[in-house]
Amino acid sequence: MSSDFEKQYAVALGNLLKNTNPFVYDLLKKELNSQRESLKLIASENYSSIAVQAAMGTIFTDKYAEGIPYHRFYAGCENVDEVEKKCADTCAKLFGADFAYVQPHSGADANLCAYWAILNKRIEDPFLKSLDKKNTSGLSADEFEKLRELCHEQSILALDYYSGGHLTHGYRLNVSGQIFKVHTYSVDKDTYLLDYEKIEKKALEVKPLILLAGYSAYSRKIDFSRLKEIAKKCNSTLMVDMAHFSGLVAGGVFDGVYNPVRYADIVTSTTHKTLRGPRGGFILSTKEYAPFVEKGCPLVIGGPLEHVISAKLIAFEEASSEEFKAYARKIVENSNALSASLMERGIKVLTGGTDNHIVLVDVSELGINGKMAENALRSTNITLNRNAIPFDKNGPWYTSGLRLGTAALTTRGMREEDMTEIADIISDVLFSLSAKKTNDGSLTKTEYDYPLSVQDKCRQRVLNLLKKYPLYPQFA
Ligand code: DSN
Repeated sequence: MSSDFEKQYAVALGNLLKNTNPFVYDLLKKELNSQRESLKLIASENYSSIAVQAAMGTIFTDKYAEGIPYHRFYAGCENVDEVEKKCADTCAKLFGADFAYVQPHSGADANLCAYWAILNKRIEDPFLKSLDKKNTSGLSADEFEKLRELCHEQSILALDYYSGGHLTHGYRLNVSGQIFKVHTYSVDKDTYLLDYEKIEKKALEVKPLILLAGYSAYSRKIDFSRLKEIAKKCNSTLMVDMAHFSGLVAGGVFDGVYNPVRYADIVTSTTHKTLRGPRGGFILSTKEYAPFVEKGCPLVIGGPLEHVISAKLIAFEEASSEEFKAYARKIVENSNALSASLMERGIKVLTGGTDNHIVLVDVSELGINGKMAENALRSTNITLNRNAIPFDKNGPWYTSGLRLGTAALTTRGMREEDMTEIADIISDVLFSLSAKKTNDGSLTKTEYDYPLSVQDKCRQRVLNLLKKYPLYPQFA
């Protein structure tokens, strides 16, 4: 539902940009049209409200506010103090957490802040106390070097990248893989499900400082009570990255043992995936970890983005509503319908279904790779991303899989019957593709045949479906 205010805002914003910077305006317009005319199945994206977007374009962007509310390194922070305090309180209440820290600019930032908070609490703090020092400034050069070495000896145990773990969970290309000694657990090679017995065995073996759970590409619920049990046995800090499913936690879909906030010492998240807010991150923690978490600035991040924090506040309030609970339920009903319909059409869905917004598809048995499937679908106005699947033989670039997510299309208003139609279109596209052969008869990794008749017909079906669900009608 769009209000008159939203329409007026959209018109004014469009005119302002058109007149001041037509280059930006044109690209924005192209992006709007592109999103309007395609089915967005990117599992990590959504459509934020106009109020959330508007809040990101205010004079709060001009403020520097290093520090925390009411304890800043700059004068003139009275108003942003109020905004940030209310944002953190609303976030903590929404998730039932002891403490919320809303300054991280992204999920990657949030994870880095969380890692250092854990290192500070578990390694630095006892080290300082043993030397009767208040902070690191009081350490001699040798003492500080010793502390650095101690921190670098620490280990994490996290879901491996191919099993659906995230780059920031210790992957070598990310700083997390350089800070820690990294150990990983995988999904079971037959079921592709987490195997808690194996996680426990590995945890007892490596005794990680941090037992990390959470994912970028895993479609099942996680039993966090079981992971807490394991963490306790190993004296590990249980950290959960709920970036993908925080909307399902806020909306009450992931409750009881599936709600990480009830069990983890530290929970990190983004704000823009299933939670449907502005791009950003946040951290929840227990009281014990709070004094370390709130030192994220200047430890990891610079000045907090108060304009984004004001947008986060709006999003947290939106997510506190009954309407959002219904939205969260619908996301999962839609992903269930999507995966069931894909399987009915003979498409291989990993784990045979989903508990969250993600559906993982293996296209390798169709004689194509994920990159070909992603490209063909994009040329049919379906936007999603290729994804490595567990034990993927095609590597992380070409991949054997696709990751589909229903959060954005659910925001657009789509329902189960639409998911059936989408699954049908996707199946028609995938079954029509064939990898081209090279001169020596082997299959190429990049070239494929996609009959034009199928492409035209499928694209038309996508456009027909989208016509029923206008996107951002406030904008011309
Ligand atoms: N791009 C986001 C995801 O897909 O999980 C974060 O890396």
